Amino acid sequence: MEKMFCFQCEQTAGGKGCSGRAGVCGKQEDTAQLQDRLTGALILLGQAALGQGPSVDTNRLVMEGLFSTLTNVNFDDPVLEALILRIQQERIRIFAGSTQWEDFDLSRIWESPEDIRSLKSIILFGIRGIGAYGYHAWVLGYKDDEIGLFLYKALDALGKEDYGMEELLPLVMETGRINLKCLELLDRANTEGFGNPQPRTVSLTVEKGPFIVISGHDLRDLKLLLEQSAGQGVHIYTHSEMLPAHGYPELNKYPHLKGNFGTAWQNQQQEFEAIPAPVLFTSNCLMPVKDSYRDRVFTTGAAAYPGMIHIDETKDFSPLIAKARELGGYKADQLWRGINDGVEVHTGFARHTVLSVADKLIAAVKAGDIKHFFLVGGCDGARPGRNYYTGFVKQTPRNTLILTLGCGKYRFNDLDLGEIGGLPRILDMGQCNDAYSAIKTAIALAEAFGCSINELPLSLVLSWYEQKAVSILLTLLHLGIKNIFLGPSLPAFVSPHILNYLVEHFNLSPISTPEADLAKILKS
Ligand code: SF4
Ligand code: SF3
Repeated sequence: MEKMFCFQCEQTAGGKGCSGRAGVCGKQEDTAQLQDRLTGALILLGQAALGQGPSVDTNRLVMEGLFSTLTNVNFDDPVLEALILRIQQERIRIFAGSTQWEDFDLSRIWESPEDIRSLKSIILFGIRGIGAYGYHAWVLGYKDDEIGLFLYKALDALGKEDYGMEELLPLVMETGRINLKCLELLDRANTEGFGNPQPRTVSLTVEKGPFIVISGHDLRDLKLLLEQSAGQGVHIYTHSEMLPAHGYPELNKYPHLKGNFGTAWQNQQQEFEAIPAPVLFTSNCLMPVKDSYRDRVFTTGAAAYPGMIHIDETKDFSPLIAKARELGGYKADQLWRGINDGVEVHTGFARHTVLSVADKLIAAVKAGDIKHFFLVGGCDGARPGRNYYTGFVKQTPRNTLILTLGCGKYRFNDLDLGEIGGLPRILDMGQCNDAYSAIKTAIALAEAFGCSINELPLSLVLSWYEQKAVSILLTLLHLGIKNIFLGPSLPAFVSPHILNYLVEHFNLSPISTPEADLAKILKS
C-alpha cells in the first residue's frame, strides 16, 4: 500500500485516487497519512463510545476530528497530531485503565472488496460532512445526542471486517437521515442566532481603506469578528461560502459588513495575490497558501495551515484587525467583477422568504407563468467541466426559476436573468450548510400541490466537490428524491455495482450537456 491514498473529492487524481507525494488539493503525503491515522483513531473511539452511550465531550471530539479530514480544511501536521492524541486519550478515558495506543489501519478499508470499500467510503465521507455541519451547530450551542450516537455507530461499522452489503447499505441511508437532522439543527442554530435571512443585494466593489476578508462557513466567527471590529475603521468583506451571511439581520446590521470579495474558492490563489488585507479562513475551502500572501492568512476553528496564525477558541481577532490597519487596504475603491462580469449579486432567499410568496408561486405555476423550478446547487471546483452549470443556467427558459445554494453559484450568480413576479430568476438560498432551507421549500411546495417532491415541476442539477456534498446527496436519497443530475464527474469511490443500484433505485444521472439535459427535463 502506498504511503498516501485518498479519493474523497471530485478532483482526485485521474478520477481514481491521489497517491505519491501529494494530492491534487496540495495535501502532502505525511498529512494524508496523519488524516488516515486520525480516522483510524476515530474508528476505535467510535467502538469504545458505543458502549459508553452519548457523551457531550466525545461527540464534540468526533465531529472536530471528522471535520479536520474534510478536503481543504486542515493541512497542519502538528495540529492533526495533537488531535489524534486527544482522540486516543478519550478512548483510554472511556476504557479506564487501557493503554492500547494502536489505531485502526485505514488501508484495511481501501484494500477491501470493491463494493465494501465503496459502501464504507460513502459512509465515511458522508459522516465527514455530518461532522462539519454538526460542528458549526455545536459552536452555536446546538447539540443532539442522536447525531453523536450515529457517528459512533457508523465509525464502528467502518472497522467491522465481517460487514457486507446487508449491514452497510442501510447505514448509507441512515447517514442521509442523520444528516437531515444535523442540517435541521444547524438551520435552527443559524436562524435563532442571526434571524431569518432577508433578500439583499451585495456589492462586489471593495471600498478604499483597511479591510478584512472572511471565508468559509462559520457565521459565529463572522459575528464575533464584526463585534470586535466595530468602530475601528476596518471594513469586512465576505468571500466564497460566507456570502449568504449578508442576508442575516443580526449580521447585516453592522454597517461595516460591506460586500463580497472575489469569487469561488478555487480562484483564491489568484484573487489573494496582491490583496492589501488579511484573510480569515473559518473552514473549507482553504488552498495551499502562496508566498505572495502568506503573511496575511489567518485560520480559526477546524481550518489550519502550516505557518499561518491560528486564532484559538478565545476568538480574539485583534491580530487580524491590527494586520488590516497595517496593510491599509486599497487606495481607491476597487471593483471586482463576477465571472460573468456582473458587479453585484443577490442573496438571502432562504425558505422563509421563498415560502412567504408560496401562494404567488403556486398561482404562477398553475397559470403557466412558471413552467419549472431548477435547483442548481452544490460545490464549485477547478475543473473546466464546471462551465456546464453556467451554460445550463444561461439556457434555462425565461419562465423558469433557479434556486441555488453552495459555492457552485459563483458560476452564474452575477448574471442578470430578469425577474418573475417580482422575484429575481436566480434565488440564492444560502451556503451548502443551508440545504435544509431548500429541502423544506420543496416539501412545502409538494404539500401545497398535493403531490410528492418527485412529482413537482422541480429538477435537481447538482455539482459536488467535497464530502459535505456527499452527505447532502445521501439526505436527498433518504428522502426518496429521484432523477437527480450529478456532475461534473461521478465519485471515484462509487463502484460500478453501487452506481447501478443508485441508477436503478433513484434514476441518478451524470450530467451530459446543458442542451441535452434541459431538453430531457423539460419534455418530461
Ligand atoms: Fe486528492 Fe481530493 Fe484527497 Fe486532496 S482531498 S488528496 S485532491 S482526493
Ligand atoms: Fe464549497 Fe468548498 Fe463544497 Fe459549502 S467551499 S460548498 S466546495
